[in-house]
Amino acid sequence: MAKIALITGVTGQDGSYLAEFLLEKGYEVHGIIRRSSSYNQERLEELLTEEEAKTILNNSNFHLHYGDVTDALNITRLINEIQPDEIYNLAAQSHVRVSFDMPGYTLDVDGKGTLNILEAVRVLGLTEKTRVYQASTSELYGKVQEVPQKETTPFYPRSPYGVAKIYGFWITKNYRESYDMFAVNGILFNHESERRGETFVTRKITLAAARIAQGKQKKLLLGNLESLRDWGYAKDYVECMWLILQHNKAEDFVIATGEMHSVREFVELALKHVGINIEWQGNGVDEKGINLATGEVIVEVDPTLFRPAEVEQLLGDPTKAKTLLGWNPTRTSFEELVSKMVKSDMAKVSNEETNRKMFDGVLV
Ligand code: NDP
Ligand code: GDR
Repeated sequence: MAKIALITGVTGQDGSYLAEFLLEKGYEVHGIIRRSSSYNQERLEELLTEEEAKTILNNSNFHLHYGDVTDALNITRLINEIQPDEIYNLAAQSHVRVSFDMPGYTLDVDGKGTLNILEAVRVLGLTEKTRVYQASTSELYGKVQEVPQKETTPFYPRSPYGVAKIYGFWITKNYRESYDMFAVNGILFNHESERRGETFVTRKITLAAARIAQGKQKKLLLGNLESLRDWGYAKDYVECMWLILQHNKAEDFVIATGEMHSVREFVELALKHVGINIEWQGNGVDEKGINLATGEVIVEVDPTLFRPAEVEQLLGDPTKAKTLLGWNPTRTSFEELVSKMVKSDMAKVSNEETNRKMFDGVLV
């Protein structure tokens, strides 16, 4: 019989890749979607060929249910009806900058939402049947205590998002230890893709590069250019979520590439891919990126985009995942990742209308 998986956050970047991955493995996949006044299933279709779209949205093994992880009754009812073998809890208010504006909401979704799932599994008597994957994050490390960061590195979160996710991490571990549940954390470092949300820095940059190259945007406004991140490819990372749940022991794993780059490097490389070379002038909050061919300012630092507390650098050590899960962290290199994202945005932008107001503005 086919295994049954339930994915929260199925409309997000990772949820859409994971749904595809599990359907290809023959799973019956259930996803929770939020009611929205506008259509929110693009990622379950976008970038797929017509043929592929048939296999996902029209796949008879794929089922969508309305729900919200903050609604414990709804989550309990759904888990009872679906009786999943595996739950992937990917639902989150996942934007670190936004979590400073909405700390309470972020806690409700990212912290209490995790508890609602674990508690539902427990009260429904599914602790032996259902394995739970919790989407933990490198943001737990925050103000770095050790480089590179591994499973034993102490946490020091630097945002309401990180603090809420720490609750998710520990309550998952606590349910594992208290009730002998297979409940595990994947501590994933940043991972990006053509489907990355447009307000995360990598996608903001690749969209801007495409629009600037096609004359549809004048300037890219950014915050901290010096942040260092360990950026992987989302499609490679969803396989780890699955591998972590298939492992013979319930354990937590760091998933990362082991390579670190700055936001500045990402900008330079993305622009290079569209044929633009820049030079930097000024520094700190006055810094500007000048198009060497035209002399125009095309990148500008905007102080309002800095965070109240920043995570300066993240570098993961995926040795445990490599050794115990046989996972290869370097499948998609940094250069390939940037190239894939720019290529995809060049195609998307060519169908866009010009002069949409938000382009030079305040995407967080
Ligand atoms: P996205 O922001 O792309 O997706 C988040 C998903 O959660 C969306 O489907 C969203 O629905 C859903 N969601 C938000 N709030 C609720 C709620 N209250 N109830 C139900 N669903 C909700 O995130 P990613 O795909 O990038 O990340 C997936 C998970 O992994 C998140 O938990 C994130 O915090 C974590 N993570 C991500 C990393 C990354 O680099 N991408 C790294 C480490 C951890 P909607 O579409 O309606 O908004
Ligand atoms: P992050 O991702 O905070 O690491 O969280 P994000 O892409 O938002 O920021 C990365 C770094 O870039 C700096 N930065 C900017 N960020 C944004 N969004 N917009 C800007 O204009 C900008 N300019 C500079 C940031 O200050 C930061 O240092 C992501 C999310 O997916 C989380 O859900 C996940 O847990 C972590 O990755 C691992």
